[in-house]
Amino acid sequence: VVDVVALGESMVTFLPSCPGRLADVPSFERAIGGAESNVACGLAAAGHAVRWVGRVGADGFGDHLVEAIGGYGVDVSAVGRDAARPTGVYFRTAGDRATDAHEVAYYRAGSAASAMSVDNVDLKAVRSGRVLHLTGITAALSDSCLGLMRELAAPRPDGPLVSFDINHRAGLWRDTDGPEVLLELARTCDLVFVGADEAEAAWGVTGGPEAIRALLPEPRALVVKEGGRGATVFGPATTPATFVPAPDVDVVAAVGAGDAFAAGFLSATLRALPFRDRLRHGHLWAAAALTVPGDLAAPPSRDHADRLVALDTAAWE
Ligand code: KDG
Repeated sequence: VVDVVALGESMVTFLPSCPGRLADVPSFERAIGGAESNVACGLAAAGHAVRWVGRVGADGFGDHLVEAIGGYGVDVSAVGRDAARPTGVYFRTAGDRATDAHEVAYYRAGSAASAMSVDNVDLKAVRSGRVLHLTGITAALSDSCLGLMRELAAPRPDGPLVSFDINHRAGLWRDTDGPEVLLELARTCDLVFVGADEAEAAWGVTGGPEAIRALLPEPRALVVKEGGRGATVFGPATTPATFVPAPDVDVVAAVGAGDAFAAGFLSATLRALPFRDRLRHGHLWAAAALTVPGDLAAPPSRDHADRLVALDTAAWE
């Protein structure tokens, strides 16, 4: 049985060889990116049975993604190849450590993944896990991708638990209705991750986690992330919210940290750990990703993470 299926666009990512403006960086190193496959790779590296579903071009970059993601132990047998469209790629700069301001240049319009639809994606494979992990990025890629997201986010009594990371990428939306669409999708999912900064940018919510929960009361669990401050999970209305502060880390690059957090939280969810420990696992996995330049860091081993999670509350303040 597959634990988690993640669906979304993966891209070959080019990381800069030195800091500076995109205009000045002379060379880049190839890596892999894509929020959903990042989650899949982290979970597979931690021993979960995971499948990634997406579409890539029938090109060398597509081969690389399938091989590299498969190399993490992720099942890539349902990844489609498109002979007519290329694999998406993107370049990024190292940015400023204090503010994480960086430049991103996407070359993904018209990519193989942007043509995903209910007709060319294996929906049976997508629904084959205990959890289906989706993000708002896919909804922004094209009308056909949005149609696919609406199909997958719609409640199904016999379907997997649907996990949705808002991942608001303002630059990707073709129209101005992105925030509304993200809200519509989030409302039908079981577990939702959102950054307080994203909620402010997308929906203008400034009142902290409680105000975000008031906007999104439907999901069975809502996780609100406040960067280095910590994260809060809201469960059933009858139980109080749980807040866990984030450990201090020397950040190398924030890219991929949200995905690692989601993977750690999902891993702990699959193990039926209490909410507090799901957040602690999320933070520990995110800490690993924050301290590497690329998207992906090896998650902490399960034994090690469990020992850290079991430390008393004072160690976590
Ligand atoms: O979450 C990290 C992602 O931002 C990165 O890998 C690229 O999926 C990506 C995106 O669309 O921004």
